[in-house]
Amino acid sequence: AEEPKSLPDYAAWKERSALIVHSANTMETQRGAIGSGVITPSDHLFVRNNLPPPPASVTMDPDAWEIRFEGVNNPKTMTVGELKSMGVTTVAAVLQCSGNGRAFFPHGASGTQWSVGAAGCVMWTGVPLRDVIQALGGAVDGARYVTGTGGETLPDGLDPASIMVERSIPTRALDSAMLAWALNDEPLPRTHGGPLRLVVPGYYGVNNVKYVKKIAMTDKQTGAKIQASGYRVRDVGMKGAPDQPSMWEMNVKSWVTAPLQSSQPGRNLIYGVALGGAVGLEAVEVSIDGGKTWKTARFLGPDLGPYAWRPFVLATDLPSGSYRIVSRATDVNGNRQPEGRVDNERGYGHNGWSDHGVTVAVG
Ligand code: MSS
Repeated sequence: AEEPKSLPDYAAWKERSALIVHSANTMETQRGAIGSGVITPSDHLFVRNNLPPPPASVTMDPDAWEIRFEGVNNPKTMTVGELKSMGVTTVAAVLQCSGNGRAFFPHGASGTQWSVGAAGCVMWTGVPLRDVIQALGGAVDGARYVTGTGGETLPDGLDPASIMVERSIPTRALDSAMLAWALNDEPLPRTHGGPLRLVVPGYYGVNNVKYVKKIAMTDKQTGAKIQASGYRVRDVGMKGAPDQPSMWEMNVKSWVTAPLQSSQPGRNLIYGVALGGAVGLEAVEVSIDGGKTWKTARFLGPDLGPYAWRPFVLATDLPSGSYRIVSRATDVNGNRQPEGRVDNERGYGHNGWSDHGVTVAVG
């Protein structure tokens, strides 16, 4: 048997038992550790790094961290300390990797084999990016994208564009984008992008650039590989290219979190979490017969807004037997999770309800 992997130093503060450690750069929350709370505790939150993180020293004096703003009428370098005096907002939002659910693609999509746990719902505190852009004289004419650059030190001898974490998102993302310095009411840890992170509620994980050191309003998308060919949805067997859809807004999704393998006959409470993606949720249904019949579940706990997920619960009687339990969410625009998946080379954006179900033995 394989040795259980230990947590890497930069994530040593995490709750090991709540996580599946895929590698030093990839850790997901155990399905059974997702729980029924609205907010994911920081020490349960998944981790995904494309590059090794910057040194621990980056969060020793967080207010001194500098970020450069370009593509605005008055370009400027500012510190986190200065940003903190400009404005503040707190938003509950789902952070989810583009490849969450990749393990369910039968073609064996390459990359981390995430099940359901490359996602969590957390509270972010920071300044709305739109306010900062405004204070710097607004975006230059022709700006169509917000381009954020990560603060990792790049290894020598490689073309920076081939490895740097630099992402472009459309300017409509300014409706929700923020520069965050706190996670769940605590200073943003380096593990999750401290001292400062570009957080884009409603958008897939990769767009939430950690240790952000530059924001530029640009007329074109960055040519960095992670944008130009990475995180592009294309048919199985095809190479990534800039004309394919980029992993920006998330889609509607849900999954069951309990029971997972076995349960007792009689009254059972079926739990799960559901997210609208970039908009709020309308409803979640649960089926105990693999999708033949559905019952509407009840949302559990407060609605923390369109970007948060909603735990749900359905009370139902389960006589002894084997059950295929699945859940299916619908967003406020009427988009409902499909039964199947959209097969794609890298296994992105899987929200099919069938693959996300669980088989439970009762009795
Ligand atoms: N940022 C940076 N700077 N770097 C890296 O690597 N990654 C991505 C984001 N950001 C990165 C960044 C990804 S890809 C993800 S998911 C996220 O992040 C995660 O987060 P956390 O905090 O959890 O770790 Mo996929 O779509």
